[in-house]
Amino acid sequence: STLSLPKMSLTTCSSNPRSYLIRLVLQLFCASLLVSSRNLGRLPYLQLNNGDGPYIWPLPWQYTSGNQTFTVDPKLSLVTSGNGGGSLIVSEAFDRYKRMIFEHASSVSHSTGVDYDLTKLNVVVHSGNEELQLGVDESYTLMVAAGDKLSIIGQITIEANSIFGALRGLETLSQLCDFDYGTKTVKLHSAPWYIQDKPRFTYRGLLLDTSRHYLPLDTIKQVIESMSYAKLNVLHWHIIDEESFPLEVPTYPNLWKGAYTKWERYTMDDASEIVNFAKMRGINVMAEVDVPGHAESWGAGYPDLWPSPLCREPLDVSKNFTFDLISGLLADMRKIFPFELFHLGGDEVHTDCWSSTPHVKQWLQDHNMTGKDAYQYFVLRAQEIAISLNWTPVNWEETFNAFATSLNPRTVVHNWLGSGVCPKAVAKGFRCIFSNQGVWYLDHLDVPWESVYYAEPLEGITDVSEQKLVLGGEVCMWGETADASNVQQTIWPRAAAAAERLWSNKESSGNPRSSVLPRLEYFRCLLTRRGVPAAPVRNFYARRPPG
Ligand code: CP6
Repeated sequence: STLSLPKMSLTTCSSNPRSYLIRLVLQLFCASLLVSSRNLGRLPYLQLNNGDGPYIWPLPWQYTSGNQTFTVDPKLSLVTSGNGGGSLIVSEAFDRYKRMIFEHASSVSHSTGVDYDLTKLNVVVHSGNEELQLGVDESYTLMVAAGDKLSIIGQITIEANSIFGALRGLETLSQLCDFDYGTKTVKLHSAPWYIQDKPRFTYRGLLLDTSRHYLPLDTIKQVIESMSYAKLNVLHWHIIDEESFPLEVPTYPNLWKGAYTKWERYTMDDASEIVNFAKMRGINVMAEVDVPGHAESWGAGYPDLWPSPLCREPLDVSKNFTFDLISGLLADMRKIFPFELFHLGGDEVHTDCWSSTPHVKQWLQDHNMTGKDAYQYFVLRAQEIAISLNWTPVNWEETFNAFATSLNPRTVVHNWLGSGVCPKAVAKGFRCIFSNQGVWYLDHLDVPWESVYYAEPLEGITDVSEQKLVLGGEVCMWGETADASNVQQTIWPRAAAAAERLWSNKESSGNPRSSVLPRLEYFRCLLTRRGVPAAPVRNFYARRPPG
């Protein structure tokens, strides 16, 4: 099914909409007053969105450009080759990008005698393997040159080892294309281009929370679609939490009695649809079942999971039923979540009410366990269930902080409390995902984009082999403050700042085209043009952060 995003009309994305002439006069006036161009970006009138592009976000690994301008044929044709050339993932992506690039051009400029410079896109994909897993090759080369129009080579070429690399190349190509208001054609400026690109980190995630507020399928799809624009590649789906259980599980059909209403739930087919929609965009879906804390809603359908009506979480550690249910739930989910990582939560587990519930207290005594022992016992049993289903477990950092040496060594440690755990985790040989709540929690509305941008997943890790254990990072869109009405505005543009940190080399500055603020403003404008309601980049109230 196709996704219809509300398209905005042509927009300049200026925070102060003025007529072009007034802006020009102001720009000339300001420019004459200011010697240092470094100050220009601070003036609200000087939006560098139009005319200075193309800007690419996130910045490619290596690229060169020139000063030619080409006109792109709205009937741009796709010529594929290589073992992966025939993939539907590539051809459907081409169709999507073609619609985006030529949205305003196609109807006006057909057969008007325009001599198009670029009429063909060659996509060479070496491997036909369509499996999407962690570490899949996302590199690509993109060339735009004035080729011989009759020949197959020349013109625009994307070459990639995998179909997912080709998708990243298509995104970059789309960002090189600019709609020209005057001629109503699509221009490709600053050619010839030669871009060699690959991600800095293999895991570039965004957490969506569908428990605090239910998110309709279309909203989740729109988020996934917009993630692909920033080259993010993992949707961490925090499906369930204490507030609601919106997943319909065949083996335990009462679980979704914990949904807010009977309409606010995902069937297994719905979840499959999300996974497939994401895969078509080169995005993995990592599901989370957060245990044993954050699980009160489970008891709406199965009250036996609550230690008592007064103690509704953590889940009852003393009953086999608890683990049977987790086994059934995970086995059902395994059928629809092919990604090798599965998140088992493990955060914020307050064991006090275990010790004050008589039958659990008795069980603890019988097993000679403290609350903390029982927390470990629960987490390890849940890990075993996930591992037996051929998943690699991911846990929030508390499990590592509490009993690192007992964890399965393949566990991925997910940071959120401050920035200290990844250095410790990788020193012990664990893999780690960076999500420092001080900088990468998007529900913290007062965190300005600069703080997101200058956060560093490898901070405090100097050993190169330890650095390799940092899989990447993830921005978290917790759902307490956001539902379908504002989730995109809260995610964007700050998630894009993290996306560039995770995709691009730190050293890739030096070229004027790499200057961050105008490029981020440009990307935000691109988001709005594509129908994504992204918030303005600059928050004029925010404290000025470092960097
Ligand atoms: N829900 C779950 C949450 C949070 C966490 N886990 C959270 C904690 C603190 C802040 C934001 C979110 N809402 N399940 C922590 C990983 Cl500031």
